[in-house]
Amino acid sequence: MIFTLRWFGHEDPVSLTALRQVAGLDGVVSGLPDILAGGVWTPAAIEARRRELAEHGFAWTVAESLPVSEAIKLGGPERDEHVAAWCTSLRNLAAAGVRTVCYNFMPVFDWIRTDFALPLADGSTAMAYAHADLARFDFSAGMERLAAWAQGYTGAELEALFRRARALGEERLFEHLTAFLAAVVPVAEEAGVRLALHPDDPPWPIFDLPRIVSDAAGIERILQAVDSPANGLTFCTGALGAAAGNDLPAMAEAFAPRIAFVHARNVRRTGARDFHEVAHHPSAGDVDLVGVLERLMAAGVDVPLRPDHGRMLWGEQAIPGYGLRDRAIGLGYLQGVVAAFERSRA
Ligand code: DNO
Repeated sequence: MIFTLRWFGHEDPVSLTALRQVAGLDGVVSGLPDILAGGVWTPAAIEARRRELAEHGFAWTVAESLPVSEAIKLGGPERDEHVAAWCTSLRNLAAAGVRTVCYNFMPVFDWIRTDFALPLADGSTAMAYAHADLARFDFSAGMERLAAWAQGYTGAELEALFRRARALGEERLFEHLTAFLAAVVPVAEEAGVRLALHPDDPPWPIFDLPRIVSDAAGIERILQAVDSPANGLTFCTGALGAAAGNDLPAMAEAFAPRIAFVHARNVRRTGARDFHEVAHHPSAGDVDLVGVLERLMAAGVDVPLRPDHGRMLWGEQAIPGYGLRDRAIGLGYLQGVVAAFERSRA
């Protein structure tokens, strides 16, 4: 496994100097959040980020996220232009040595939570999701851009997007995804890049918007539709693990050859569609991270892995889910599991 941590760039209160103190880090996951979906990641912008990481001794291991525009997801007049821009970005990333590219195909939103700082019993805070609380969202004034989300929208823009996405439905969203993959996977193959589709987070429909990357059947269908190693998956244990029906170790084994990137995150399920995030340690939640890692390593999966969201510990202030403390503890735990497994097979 290639151990990584995510860094958001200049908006990230966690500095690269701080990341430097984490032992056994093989590289950094980063993106260019200032370039909105549909725009090209130019060689100059990529080089600036690459150099910044290199100055701190880090390789830029994964691009996360190369955003896919709503015109591509929902079908809009700029679709072809945006697909071409995405392909150009892929080639530019490959030329700079970034060979894993994470993206998602969730209409309108990336991941969502209903509480960004739920106090836990241990005195830390964590992000939480309660399905009934979605009803409290009021989008009439729009949605601000968060660092972890690709884009913000005005109220009117959101209303139009909601209308289009709801009318689209799952089947046509799937068609848009396969059309996108048919265009970008050959470019990825040629450039030597693996694409890593992030599952829906949470893995069920929100606000009546279609979602198609939520379970084994949906993922299987997408991987089969364009059957190439370059058409890969981000195996996000937190996103998929929020649904009790997802058997994560079985999915890790089934999709192993196509898993290009791993997000290791733990959640505590508190209802059929309710959960909050917890420490990576298995005692804290419902995700069998050891089982997942065991299956991945038994299958010879050797890809970038990062601890995903953690709690905010000891009063830390950071991008929601992306405090350094719990992620660093989580990384150490994951490194230990992997090292023990490797030792047992040596
Ligand atoms: C959340 C992340 C996601 C992920 C995108 C990939 O913290 O896991 O925002 O980067 O879904 O496109």
